[in-house]
Amino acid sequence: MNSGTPENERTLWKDARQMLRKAEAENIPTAWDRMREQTPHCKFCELGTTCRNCVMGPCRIANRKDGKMRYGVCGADADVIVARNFGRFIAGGAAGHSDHGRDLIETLEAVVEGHAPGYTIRDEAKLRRIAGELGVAEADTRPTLDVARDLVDVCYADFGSRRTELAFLKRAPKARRELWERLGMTPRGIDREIAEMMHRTHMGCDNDPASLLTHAARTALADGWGGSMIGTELSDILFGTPMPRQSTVNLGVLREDAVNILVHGHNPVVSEMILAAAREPALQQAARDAGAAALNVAGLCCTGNELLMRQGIPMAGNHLMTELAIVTGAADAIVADYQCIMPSLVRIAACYHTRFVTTSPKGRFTGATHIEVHPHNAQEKCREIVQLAIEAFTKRDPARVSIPVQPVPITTGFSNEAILAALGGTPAPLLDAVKAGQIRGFVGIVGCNNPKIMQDSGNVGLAKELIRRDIMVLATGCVTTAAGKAGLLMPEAADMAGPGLSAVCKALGVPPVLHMGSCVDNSRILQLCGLLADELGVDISDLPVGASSPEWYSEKAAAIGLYAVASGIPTHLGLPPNILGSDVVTGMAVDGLNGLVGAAFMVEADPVKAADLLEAHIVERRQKLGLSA
Ligand code: BF8
Ligand code: SF4
Repeated sequence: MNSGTPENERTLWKDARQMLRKAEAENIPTAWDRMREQTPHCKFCELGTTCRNCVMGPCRIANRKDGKMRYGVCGADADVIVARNFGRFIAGGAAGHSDHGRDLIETLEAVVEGHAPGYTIRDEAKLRRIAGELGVAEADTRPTLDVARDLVDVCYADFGSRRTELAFLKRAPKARRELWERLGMTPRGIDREIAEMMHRTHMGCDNDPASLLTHAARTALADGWGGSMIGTELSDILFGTPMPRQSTVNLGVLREDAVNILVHGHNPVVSEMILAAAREPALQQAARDAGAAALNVAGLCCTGNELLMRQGIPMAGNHLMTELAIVTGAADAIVADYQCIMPSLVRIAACYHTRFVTTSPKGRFTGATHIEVHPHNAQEKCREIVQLAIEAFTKRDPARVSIPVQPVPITTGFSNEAILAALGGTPAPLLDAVKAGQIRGFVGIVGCNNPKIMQDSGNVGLAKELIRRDIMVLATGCVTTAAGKAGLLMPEAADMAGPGLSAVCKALGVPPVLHMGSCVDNSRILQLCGLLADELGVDISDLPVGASSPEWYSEKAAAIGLYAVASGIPTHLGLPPNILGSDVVTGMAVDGLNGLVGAAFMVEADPVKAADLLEAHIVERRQKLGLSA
């Protein structure tokens, strides 16, 4: 626990430390300060043994020696309460990703109907390929918009109750699908699994921890192979499939001489249109007229990753950098959609000239300027927002501006299409490197920052440790910014990798840590696992792969972890979920799931020890495949 410690123990980064000092000097509290106020946290909540699911409670389970407080008023014990809470936590995460995916369907639908000026289908080939994959008739030959209309219908149907399994589930190996079927884990409709999770956890329904966890896994799978996958694939269709490109990262991407517009949140439907507006000559002229050299759109968190992957815009920071980006005094506007946007940003923006603009009816913040963006009005509204940013620039106080450090170069854009193209259209060369032991395995490092952990120490520490051991890292979400700042997203980082991985990276000209996108883009990693498993004729639980979220904080990250495990990928977490109040649930999470789905969770705070754990799984799986350790 690092809360309350000096700023150099709060974060790995110079840009963050400088801004933490500035925040302190300007009397602006940050997440680290609030963490100190909140510590120690409520023990019952930490253990997961509080229940607020009805008003006979709230109840808390103490398991006292005198036998008192072992049950809630209804009779639920700690195991049931912990499992129910965890199930609802997963439902929250699955809902976030999947509702984001739904917004992409609605946008594609608006394009089909001609109600989305400024949006278009940028990757028609992918539209036809995905439509064909999901069973749309004559996807290769019919008019584009007809194919898109049918694809919209297929995707909407995945949210309902009529399906017995999700359309993209065919991307999972047959053995895995059969296992899910046997376990009652096959995700049917996305909304259905989420609603059923809420139903089961109502008082008096599912009171069996194993059954609750099975449904939690089903709900998470509906996210990974459903809502998130739809989000990724439709974003590629609408905005282009990412291909490798260069960009830069850290707070140094903000410019003293430019109007800085920071896009924050997750949905590229908004951020893409902000970028399009900022590229319009009339608005660029307006910026020059206001005394700025340019309009500079930079990213925060996952919508930043979306724009970075497809458009190469610079990345200002990840989760714990969002407050500090405003503290630079150079952020003219923060344009937010939804998820992971700290409510504190409104207060911090109010300390400066920064306009904090919300755009989604699902993400309203008291005190923010709300300009609602929908596909039908996005072009006009995003122009308005850029105009607001230009006006804010004229009110900037140069005396309060402090842009620390120089930006660091990065490579991004590793979609599966890009990876396969680099390999000559087939995963075979990658598997040859795996068989030869040059690449011993792959670990997806995903997720967040959490002020309980020194910012990015886990993310960077684990990535460095794994590549040193010839294990390639696939990064998404806030980890990508961490990896980028550490220089790990450049081909030159091959020198930090072990000899085998280094040789492969140098031959292909790629970094040992591949930036694969935002958090919904973990679906790309699932798809890649499916492809590799099919190529080898095995299940995902046989592959030398792992996943990790060293600094996770969110319900979404928990859903990602659970769908990874349920897909057969051993998953490391840097800190535990709030389940330790139940031996049954904890036992299932770290062990019991192995017997069911062939993978389980590991919890370890130390990145080197975490690398040991992940490596041990990779070695075991390599040996089972008859490969050298
Ligand atoms: O979805 S990595 S802090 S921004 S939850 Fe949030 Fe975590 Fe960042 Fe993106 Ni993902
Ligand atoms: Fe208490 Fe049971 Fe109600 Fe939960 S559902 S608050 S344990 S009575």
